[in-house]
Amino acid sequence: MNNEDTIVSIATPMGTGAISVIRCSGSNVTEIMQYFLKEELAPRRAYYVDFKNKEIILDDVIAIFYKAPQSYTGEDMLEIMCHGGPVVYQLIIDEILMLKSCRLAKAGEFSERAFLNNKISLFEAESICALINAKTKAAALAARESLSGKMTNDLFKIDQFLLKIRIQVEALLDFSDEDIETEDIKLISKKIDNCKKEIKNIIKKLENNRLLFETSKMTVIGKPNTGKSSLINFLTDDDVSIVNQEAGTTRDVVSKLFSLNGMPITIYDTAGIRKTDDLIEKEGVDRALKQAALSNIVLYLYDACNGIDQNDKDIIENIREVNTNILLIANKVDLIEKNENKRSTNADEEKLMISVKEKININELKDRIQSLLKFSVKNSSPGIYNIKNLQHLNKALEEISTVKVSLSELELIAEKLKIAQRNIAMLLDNEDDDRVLSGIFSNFCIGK
Ligand SMILES: Nc1nc2c(ncn2[C@@H]2O[C@H](COP(=O)(O)OP(=O)(O)OP(=O)(O)O)[C@@H](O)[C@H]2O)c(=O)[nH]1
Ligand SMILES: [Mg+2]
Repeated sequence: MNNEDTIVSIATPMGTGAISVIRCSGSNVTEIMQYFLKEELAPRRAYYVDFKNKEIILDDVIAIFYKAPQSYTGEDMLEIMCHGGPVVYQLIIDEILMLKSCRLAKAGEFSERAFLNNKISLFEAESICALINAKTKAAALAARESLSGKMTNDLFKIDQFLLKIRIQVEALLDFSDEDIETEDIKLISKKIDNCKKEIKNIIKKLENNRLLFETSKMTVIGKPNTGKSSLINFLTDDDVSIVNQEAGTTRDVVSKLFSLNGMPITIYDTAGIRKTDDLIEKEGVDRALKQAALSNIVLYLYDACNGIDQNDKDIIENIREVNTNILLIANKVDLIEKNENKRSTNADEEKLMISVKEKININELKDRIQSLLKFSVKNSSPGIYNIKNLQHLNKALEEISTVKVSLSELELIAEKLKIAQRNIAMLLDNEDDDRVLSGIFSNFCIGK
């Protein structure tokens, strides 16, 4: 049990609402209840009571007491639901703070205590963090799934499974070669294969889900009139940018956050690039290149009818100097003859032929964006999607993938299984200081 000071904070968003929830946790919660509510609250029951200080009623509230260890933090906890005005909840918090036996909670401190009191695992804490920070529905559902403990269970099973195989292999080491049945060897080989499959599945899931938690930046660049704004409006399903047949419509960088297959992406529309004396347009072009430098991926759009000319090549060269993750896209394929279309696709496998107008190859475009983003996301994913977790899993996979089950290699197999198991165990390790200190809890909001 963690005997730190008692903490208090608002648990609902600050501002006006129907109700606000104030949370207290720690050993002085009973004292707070007795002083302000003047009632003995039985645990886990909702009470409609007055919150009073020296006979002055500050608000009528619903209060719930959770007795340690059966609470979120594992300590005595009190939740007060008061009227949802900023003055009301601030008044109540100030009164509680006057007792001197209590202080304001830091961001994530309730969850940190829950973790320190073994109410939640590090993995669960990381999932809560991911859930709170989810920006799309798909991200929230993925975080919810890992919070449900499924991922922890799967990992735990793999850990146990590896341990069992290791014990079997080590037991065989005590026998002479003649006493070991080929069946035993076959069985071990089969079990290792199964394990490999399980680890691969988890890696795939984590890799795909990682993108749900990274807000990637994507900039669309190209010569004027190639359909950049049309593409952005289509992808975001919104009229973000003005579309016009006149070249030079977009002059500033316009941005919008949207979800592509559940991945949050901020897309930036930019001014069409051409040689110009117009100062505003020149400024727009400079901004476009700066935006490209800050992005995870650049979509370079050109007109399929005209193909890539020297001018495009020069611009692409300029972009490549600041960002190499470029997807070349020929738009308006609806305007070229079908046979011609086929010819140009074969000519260059790298580029993608689309039509925003006729919705040609849009799914292909989304898939290409998704796979390019996989290589570019940095390590800012919350918690479980942390690159370190993936590295441990990949190391485990690498070890067991290089196992060649044979009688003469038993010692080596045992060693490889040990390393693989150790790496899986690291993900389940609640004492991983690096992960605890990496600021999981400070990413939480106040009151969580
Ligand atoms: N036929 C055809 N026309 C398209 C397609 N995509 C866009 N257009 C048209 O091309 C013109 C230019 O589109 P915009 O989206 O404004 O092009 P832009 O690249 O943003 O242009 P600037 O902002 O001027 O650089 C508009 O008239 C669009 O309707 C397409 O796939 N096929
Ligand atoms: Mg435009």
